[in-house]
Amino acid sequence: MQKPVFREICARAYGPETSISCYRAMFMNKPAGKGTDLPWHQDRFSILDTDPIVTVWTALDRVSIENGCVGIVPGSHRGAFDQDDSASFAFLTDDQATAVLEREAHEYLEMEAGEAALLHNWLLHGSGVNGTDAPRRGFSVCYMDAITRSDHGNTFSVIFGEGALNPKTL
Ligand SMILES: O=C(O)CCC(=O)C(=O)O
Repeated sequence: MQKPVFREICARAYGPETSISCYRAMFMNKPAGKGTDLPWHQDRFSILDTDPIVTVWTALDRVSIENGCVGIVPGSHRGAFDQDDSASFAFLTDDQATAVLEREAHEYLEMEAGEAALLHNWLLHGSGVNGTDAPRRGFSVCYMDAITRSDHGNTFSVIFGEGALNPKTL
């Protein structure tokens, strides 16, 4: 999570002097022959006072259409879809998804293990089930400006900048 390349990405997106925290770091496992359909959505979280814009999704296994890799609608980050305020994610309704997919092309992020994709949080994405006999694992980290607060008023663990987590002392 603290690799220099990720610091550079955050500096480019949020400004070089901005401290960066992490809203969430998720291990996404679709076990062999299993997993669930993740419907098209934007990563906008109604509990935060500002939308984060940087997510890095790293493949821990080779990921392909067959094992349920992430699909995206290129360019869809340019607009926010209406969001149900009670929902913590911006999932598209079936009607919205059908309309978008008729209008816009979508692509699949097939990657080798160790490759990472840089995603704008508003980019529409989703994933399917794993139809293969090997796991499909990924690690997804959402980086944001460290001044971002939740609706309880709290901030999040700092990853880059003053007071950043130090793995040696954790
Ligand atoms: O790993 C997946 O299938 C989806 C990941 C995702 O939605 C995310 O990282 O925001």
